[in-house]
Amino acid sequence: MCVFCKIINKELPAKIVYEDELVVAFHDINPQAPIHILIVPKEHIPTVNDLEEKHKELIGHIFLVAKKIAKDMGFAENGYRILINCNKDGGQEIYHIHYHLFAGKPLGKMIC
Ligand code: D5M
Repeated sequence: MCVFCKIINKELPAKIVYEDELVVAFHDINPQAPIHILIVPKEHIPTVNDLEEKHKELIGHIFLVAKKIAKDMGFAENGYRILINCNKDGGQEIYHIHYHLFAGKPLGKMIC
């Protein structure tokens, strides 16, 4: 079982900030910004390449969850960044799709 499935199943601890029937969101163990949350679907979808038509609603839901977390944690107005890595060249390390939510300082422009 992957690390994020273990967190979803409560077999591994995590600092959970939000949970519902479709997703769980928790603090990244290795934060790259003052606030770094991961939003993870409970369904084990390895990468963006594995998304299908049936996931459309889930994907939209994740963005609404990101918006809610931003509002509830008080950084919606200042702003934030949502990022997804896909596969090796995209820098993906955990092969269970997850949305990074960064905030807490001016993040600057993306550098590729
Ligand atoms: O990002 C994978 C991210 O997952 C990376 O920022 C570290 C984080 N991570 C790994 N293990 C854990 C646990 N156990 N708790 C919280 N965060 C974790 P990627 O996009 O795959 O490079």
